[in-house]
Amino acid sequence: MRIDVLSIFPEYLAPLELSLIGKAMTEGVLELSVTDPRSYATDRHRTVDDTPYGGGAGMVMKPEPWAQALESVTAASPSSGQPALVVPSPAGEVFTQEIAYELAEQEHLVFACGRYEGIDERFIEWASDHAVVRPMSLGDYVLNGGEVAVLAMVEAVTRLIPGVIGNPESLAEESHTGGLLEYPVYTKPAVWRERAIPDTLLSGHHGHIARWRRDQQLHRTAQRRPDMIEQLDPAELNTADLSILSEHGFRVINGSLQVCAPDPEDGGGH
Ligand code: JDE
Repeated sequence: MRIDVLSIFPEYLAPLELSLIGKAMTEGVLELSVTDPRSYATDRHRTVDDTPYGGGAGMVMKPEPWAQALESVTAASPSSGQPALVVPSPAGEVFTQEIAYELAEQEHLVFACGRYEGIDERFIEWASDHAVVRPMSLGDYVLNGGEVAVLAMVEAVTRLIPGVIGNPESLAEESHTGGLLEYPVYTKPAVWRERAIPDTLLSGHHGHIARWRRDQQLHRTAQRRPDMIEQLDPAELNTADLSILSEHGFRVINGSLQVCAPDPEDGGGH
């Protein structure tokens, strides 16, 4: 895979050369380079931004240096088709593990890191003729620029490329969590600062351990991510699962899980 990052603060992307990503680069699985659109600014002050038409606070990135930078990386594209152009933005589609898997299949990924209030929209429109444009948000918060979002997305994507992660088993496990959060994990010592690990984990009974972990996943997800519980297919849940969820007020109504007032019969523990 080839990754190009366009940024007026290329030094922000230095951490990409470390650890697993750096290893993938030395092994030749991944080629990564950073291009500064400022090097394509033609005026004496190398201007990359200007005030917004229609007024308002802040500055907007000028389209021409970005178009020149994109042309320079697409000209050297390794892919037969169009590269994917990911533009981090609070106004983008929310980045998920599913999108990470999609991007991991690309031959050529380009990330354009906006700063200030964003990039002139005409650059985004023009780029659509040269790449598959994906405005992408990490979540509902605002960063000063796209660079930190790109660090997160590049790490999420590159660890899925065959030959990048050291331990392929830990990847397979992720897709088997069945739409639930992970269960808590423990290691030695068995008692630490007067806190013992849960008894079940020392029982050696694999069936009990699996059920305990599943219960923990259901409790955590119901408490922290009720939106994920609503997405579960009730047909894939057994009676033990449904009993745990009922403690959190979830019932099956018209074939989907919905929150209702908790059933006092369920005790309301936890
Ligand atoms: C990425 N979640 C949030 C920020 C921006 C007001 C202030 C700033 C390309 O245009 C952008 C990019 C960014 C940086 O990315 C994020 C982000 N995922 O903030 C703005 C818009 N309005 C614009």
